[in-house]
Order: sequence, then C-alpha cells, then structure tokens
Amino acid sequence: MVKHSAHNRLTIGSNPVGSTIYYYILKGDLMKTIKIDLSKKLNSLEIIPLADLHIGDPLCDMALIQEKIEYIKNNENVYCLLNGDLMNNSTKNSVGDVYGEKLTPMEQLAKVCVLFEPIKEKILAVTNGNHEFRSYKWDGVDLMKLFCLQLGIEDKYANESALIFLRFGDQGTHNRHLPVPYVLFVTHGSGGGRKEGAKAIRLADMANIVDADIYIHSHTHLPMIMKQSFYRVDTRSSSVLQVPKLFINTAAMLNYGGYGEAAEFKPTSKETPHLFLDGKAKQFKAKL
Ligand SMILES: [Mn+2]
Repeated sequence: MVKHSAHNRLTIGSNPVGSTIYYYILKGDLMKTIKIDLSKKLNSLEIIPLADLHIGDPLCDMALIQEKIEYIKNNENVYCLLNGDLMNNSTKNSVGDVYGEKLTPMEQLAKVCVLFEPIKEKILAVTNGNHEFRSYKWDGVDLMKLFCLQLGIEDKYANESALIFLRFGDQGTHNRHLPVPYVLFVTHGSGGGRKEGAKAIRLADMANIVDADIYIHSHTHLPMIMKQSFYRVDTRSSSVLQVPKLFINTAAMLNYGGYGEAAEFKPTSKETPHLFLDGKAKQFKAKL
C-alpha cells in the first residue's frame, strides 16, 4: 500500500521487524516541510545558520567551526541550521583539488558526524550543498542523508530546500498562551556570479518561491542581511497585512588562498549572521 503523508514522504509497507520503511521523494512537486515545536518556556531563540564549512579543504577554519559548536552546545536557547557544503568533497570527477584535500571524503563525513553529534538535538534542518551533491551525482550516494541517518535526525533532512514551521514561547493570556509561529525557508543555493549585486539578487529571489518570514541562503560566501516588506493575504478573514521579510546570506568558514585566490575572488569575511527570534511576540532580526 502506498500512502502519501503530510511530511513529504511515501510510506510503503512494513519491514520484517515491524517498523515502517520510509521512502523519501528525491524529486517531486512537494516542498520538504519540517515542523518543529520547541519549549513554551523559551523567551527568545538564537539560530546560527552554518554552511560552506568546506571541511577537508586545507583553508577550512576548524577552530572557528568548533567555537560555534561549543557556543550552541553551551547555551540553551541557541540552535543551528546546516545549509550545505559542510564537506569540501573534492572527488576524482569533480572540480576542486583532489590531491590537496586534508581529509578524504570518507574522513570528512566521519568528521562532520563527530563534530555535530553533541548538538544533534539543536539542528533544525540539514540541506544538501553542491559539494555534497557531487557524490550523489556521480555515485548515487547522498552524504547528507547518511549524516542525518547516523545522527538519528532523518526528520531534519531536506534534499534541496526546506520550509520550516517553527513554534516556541508563549504569547501570553491575551493570545491564549499560544506559541509564536515562524516560517523559515532555507536552501543552499547554486550558480555563480561574483559581484555583490548578483549575490543579493540570488538571496532576494528566494521570496519568489514561497511566502515565509525568514529566508536563508548560502553558497555565495558573502555574509549579508536585508529586510523587505510584503502584503500577506488572509482569505479566511478577507484581509491583508503588511509583514516584514528578513533575508540572510551566510559566510564561508574558509581562509583566503587556493582556488579563491587563483580565480581572483575577493577575500571574504568568516563572520556569519545570527538570527534572533522573540518568544513573546512575532519579532525577528539578524545581527552580523
Ligand atoms: Mn556551495
């Protein structure tokens, strides 16, 4: 029996030990949605989007990555999103310096598993980057899916983009103590364009795909925050509301040199924006 569930997956039969086998749709017309309900006691949330770590690249700033992970681990209200290119994954068939890698692809996968295991409960979503996708493209092995299976967080895996329905906090007596709802749209991003304007367009274009409160994009290695506004319609009450939309582009955790220097890219900043959500009323901002 094939049944379509609300979580974007097909449920097909049962395995011999009785638990259900899930077959995720790799390519489909449904967007991956992730529903997360956190504590009503949280007054605020700080979310660090981590992407473009490029672990395995000799220029990867491992000390900075470890510092971020420690910060997430040691602060109750700090969570993270993993938005692709965690691994550098230079392979025989890919562009990139396969001979210059500090770790083999297998060692890189093991490293990300060990690094993120202590904070696995605090990972809100995991998307694929183009560097991880190389292994799927050539050999059909999805490295980020393996990472999620290893950590037991398959529910946080998104093949491409993820639409996150996040609720936490308490809106108080006047709002029946409901949690504050936020919608985040997260994708690694793709394609080139070296100028700041082209990178900003890639980020802003996310709003053409789906209506969300916060958009998070990576890949272009330019830390950036911008805010726009939008008229959101509510068909049930036949009303329209002007709402803010926040756009975040993440930084890469790479030092300057290598491919970037050879291709005459500018040195980039390794500081990445942090997202702050309020737990009493719907308010959000990012800081860089
Ligand atoms: Mn990328």
